[in-house]
Amino acid sequence: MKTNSLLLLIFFLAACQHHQANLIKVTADMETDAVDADGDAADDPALWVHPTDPEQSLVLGTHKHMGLYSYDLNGNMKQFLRVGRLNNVDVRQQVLLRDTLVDVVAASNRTNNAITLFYVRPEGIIKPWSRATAEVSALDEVYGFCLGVVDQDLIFVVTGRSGDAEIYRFVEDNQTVIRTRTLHIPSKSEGCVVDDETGDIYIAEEAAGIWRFNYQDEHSSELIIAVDNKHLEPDVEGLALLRHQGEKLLVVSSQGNSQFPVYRLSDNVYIKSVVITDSEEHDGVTGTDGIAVNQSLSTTNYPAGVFVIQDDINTQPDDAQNFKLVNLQKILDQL
Ligand SMILES: [Ca+2]
Ligand SMILES: [Ca+2]
Ligand SMILES: [Ca+2]
Repeated sequence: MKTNSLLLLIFFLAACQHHQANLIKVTADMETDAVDADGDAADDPALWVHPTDPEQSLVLGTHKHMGLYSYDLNGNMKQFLRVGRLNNVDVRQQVLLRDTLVDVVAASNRTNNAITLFYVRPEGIIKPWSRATAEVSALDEVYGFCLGVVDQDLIFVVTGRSGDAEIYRFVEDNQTVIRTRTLHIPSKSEGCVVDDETGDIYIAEEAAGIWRFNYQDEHSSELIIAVDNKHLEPDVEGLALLRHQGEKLLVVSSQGNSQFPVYRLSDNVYIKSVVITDSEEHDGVTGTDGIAVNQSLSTTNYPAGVFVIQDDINTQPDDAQNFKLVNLQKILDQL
């Protein structure tokens, strides 16, 4: 008995050590102003990179009851667009549409159950794209959202609060957004990301894990990473792509353990998990929701890009929810 207990203890300690070794602990370098609402309101971030002065780039963040914020890289609110219950937002810059390069911002809007489009002017002002109209979703309730540019098509992926997802495509002639395909997902799905190079579409089914579909391949449908209640604990939320040392990685928002497990996409193998801990200046991230990774940005504080994260509870000082910014270099150094 004694030997067994000792062995168990050794196994337990070894398991703890192994688990610790897989954690990349970082602190937030900046946080945005708090959103204007009590309770759960901040939801999903994205990043827009200024064409000539990267220091003037913007963090975009949805206020899921009211609209869209933009913030400067110091976290100061710049703009609020009161356009309805925007849930998730995404950006694609310099998209060739109607012979013009456009910086496109789009979001899922639960007020009209459709996609809402914007464009960003070169100086960083976001304007509603009022001429563009999107077909109303056939889903019970639109929820998550992501953009892609695949084979010169501007595509939109909308996920459903009751499961399933839809792919839409921008039609240049009449500036409409039309549905081209419905994807089957058994239950509530939100986070998603498109790999523009491959046309792969990754979607998080909150209770189950991560699905991969492909824009060109109608038969593609595979659950590639399942919830394991170790690295990945429900709800599975935001997704983001990350390139590192020639590998394409997927960063996942694992709400159940407030961690961000990172997977290698060539074989869907788990690598490490990021956690954002408290520092003297900024509180850490818990109850994690939407995320964004941008590696095009290069500034003094963010030389290799930025990781932006929704934070469920904003302390230091106690305030409404906000978004945290982390210098991506600190994560890459430990991967
Ligand atoms: Ca959310
Ligand atoms: Ca926090
Ligand atoms: Ca804070």
